[in-house]
Amino acid sequence: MRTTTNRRYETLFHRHERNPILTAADWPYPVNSVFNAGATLLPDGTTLLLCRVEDRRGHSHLCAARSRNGVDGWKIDPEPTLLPDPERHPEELWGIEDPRITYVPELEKYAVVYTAYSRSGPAVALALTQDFRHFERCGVIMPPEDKDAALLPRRIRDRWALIHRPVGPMGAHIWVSYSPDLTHWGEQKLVLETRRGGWWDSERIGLSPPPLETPEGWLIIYHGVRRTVSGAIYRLGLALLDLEKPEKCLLRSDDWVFGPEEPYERFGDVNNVVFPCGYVLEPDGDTLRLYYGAADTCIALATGSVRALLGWLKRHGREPVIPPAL
Ligand code: BMA
Repeated sequence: MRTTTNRRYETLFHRHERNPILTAADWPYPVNSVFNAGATLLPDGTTLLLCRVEDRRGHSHLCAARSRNGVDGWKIDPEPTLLPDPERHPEELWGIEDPRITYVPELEKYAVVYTAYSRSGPAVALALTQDFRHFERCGVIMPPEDKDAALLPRRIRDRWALIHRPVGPMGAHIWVSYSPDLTHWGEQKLVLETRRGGWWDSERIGLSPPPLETPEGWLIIYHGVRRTVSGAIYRLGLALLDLEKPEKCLLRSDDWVFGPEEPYERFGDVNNVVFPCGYVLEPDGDTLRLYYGAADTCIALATGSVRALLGWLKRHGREPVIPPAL
């Protein structure tokens, strides 16, 4: 079949030829779908994906998959790695979803921030781990409706910072909150708003993988949703946030940089979705391996260069016109 994609736009993310790299068919136990995986590079160079796995009730849990090269040869935990625990954590009644992993040097632990699907809607929950086998649950850190959250790896002005996406009557925008101890959260500030009307990110926006610290700012890849008569389309845009004041957006792209094009992104349980929750930065400090859920059905990989993303954002991005104000 001929492609309908116009190739004159600059390609910033290159799909891996073996996509999709992980599907339900690879799983060692019965599952409906695997998608929206958090990612990290372990000290021995292993790529770890913490995958969202949905069962045939429609509830999700998390399962770790490890690979030497981050592409194939995945060793998948034979049983769920982190199951919802609704008896002790009622907020996990309908499952746990979309983990974002941040290694926190000060704690010598990984922070896993995930969506707890509670009776009142999605909430942001936190768990800490050193080995992805034992987890310390810290419970809900942002009440419903809130999701698409990740912790920054270091304190900013002595406070931990969490990027997240609360939903209010005026829309679904990206915010930052601060905490002295990872338990008490406050000092909320608006970071990035949806655009209106025909924009690709007019319906909802949310952080995708955790922010990446660069000398020029926190590089964020965010998803934007546009509603159409045949459903929503999930695409990705770029923004750069001030290093010491992440509520200040320095640059935001007008165009999306990645969207559903291939059949495994266009068709699945939810059509037209690309949804990364994690990346791995190669030891060269530049090559980004972006892992994304495709059509809420499988996991795919695309690679990009941090230098190229920043260069493109400087050429095509601008400071948001209307300063976010409460
Ligand atoms: C979002 C999240 C994602 C999902 C996407 C598309 O709201 O819940 O988990 O991939 O919708 O269904």
